[in-house]
Amino acid sequence: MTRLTWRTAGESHGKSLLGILEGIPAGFKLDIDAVDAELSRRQGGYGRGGRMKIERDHIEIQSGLKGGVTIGSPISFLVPNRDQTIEDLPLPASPRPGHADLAGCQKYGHQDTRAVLERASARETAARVAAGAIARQVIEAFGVEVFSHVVELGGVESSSGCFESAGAQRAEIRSASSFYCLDPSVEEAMRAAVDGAKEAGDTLGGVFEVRTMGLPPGLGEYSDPSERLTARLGGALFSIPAIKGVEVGLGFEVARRMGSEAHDAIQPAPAAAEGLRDRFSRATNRAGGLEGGMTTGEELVLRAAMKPISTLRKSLPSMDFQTRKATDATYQRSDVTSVPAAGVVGEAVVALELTRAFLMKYGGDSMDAVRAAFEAHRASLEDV
Ligand code: EPS
Repeated sequence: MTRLTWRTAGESHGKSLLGILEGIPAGFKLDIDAVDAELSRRQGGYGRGGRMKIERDHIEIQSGLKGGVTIGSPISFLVPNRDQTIEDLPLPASPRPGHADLAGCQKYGHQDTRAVLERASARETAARVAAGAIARQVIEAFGVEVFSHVVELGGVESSSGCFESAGAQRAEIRSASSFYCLDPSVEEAMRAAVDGAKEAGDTLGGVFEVRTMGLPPGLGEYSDPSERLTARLGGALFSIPAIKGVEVGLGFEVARRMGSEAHDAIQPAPAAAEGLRDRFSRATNRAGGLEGGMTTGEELVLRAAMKPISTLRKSLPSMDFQTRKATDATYQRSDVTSVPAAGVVGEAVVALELTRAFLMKYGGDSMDAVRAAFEAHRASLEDV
């Protein structure tokens, strides 16, 4: 058994993005169409720019499957780029504030921001969405659902509780929304915000939420700080370009509450959950499904805040590398916002971490071995 690991490579305008995923158990029939569906969802959302009209992201598996079934060896794949102009694109004269351009040049000793931005570009997230869409199929086989939705865009907020009121219709409501939002009443205001920013040559940020249902209690670890699931999930969300804040459950709000209003009372599991064999449940879920760096068995509720894209048509002040004089940051092409896409990436990175934690707890070389370990743990919950 190998610990689940993943790696991506590739430049934004190079030949392809690549990924390697190691540690997926053998004997699992992979749904490639489901991976492509996630890739195409990541390309969508109102506010995307010209590049997304060019690309048709899809996965080309290179290894790790036989007859469509995992064999236990590393799964490697390509996501080909249609725009492969890396050698022909002009060198940006000045770095963009907010992008990796300047710090990347200072780190590697370049005066060519393209040498930095090609890899720093959020295009890389297509490979992670593919990796996440593979990994999540393992936990989905055990009834786990990872779901994201946009809760705020350009200062326009969805109504609180829209996830709960969407209920089982959540996937349909989200796919009917240009913003992957569960509150149709804010759709027009979000559209107006994006149109206004586009008109002004500006960009917008926002907030997405990732919820995970059906997790067993006890994934993650408290004894090894680096394995605390809270830390790993936070790190995963912060690894998405432009993410500046992450909240779990009540998030920053919990710091303003009294202890008596901050935690979740422990109570007997409701009759409906008896099939889970867990004898405990929580009266509320202020903790967002994590306590002590482990899952509680309640819904996992994470939110991430994305800053506005740093490539603006109305360029920000910068400096020319050659003349060292003040000038505007070089503008080529960009999105007005990619918060809806970032939610899809958020799902992928959360799914990767959860599958990793799941396989650390129930890991085995084959899906049969994982299932046996999972069932044994579920049975053991009767005795806790
Ligand atoms: C990005 C710039 C744009 C975005 C890109 C991220 O690409 P281009 O420079 O080709 O116009 O479209 O995002 C993607 C390509 C993608 O697949 O999400 C940047 O500078 O980070």
